[in-house]
Amino acid sequence: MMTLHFTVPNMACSACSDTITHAIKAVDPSAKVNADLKTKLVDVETQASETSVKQAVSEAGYTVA
Ligand SMILES: [Cu+2]
Repeated sequence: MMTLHFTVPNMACSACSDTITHAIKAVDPSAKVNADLKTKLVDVETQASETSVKQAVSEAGYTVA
């Protein structure tokens, strides 16, 4: 289990954070996702690889910074 931290600059509202959360949970159903709309920071506690989590977010249409 590791915690990833990254920024999603185009995460604008709760629909965005829901989409991002679902995309990550499709990769790892046991992932814990915390997305902060104000700071655009996303924290993910997961067993999945950083690459696969970031890829899921970008495939959902979001920028991973
Ligand atoms: Cu949105």
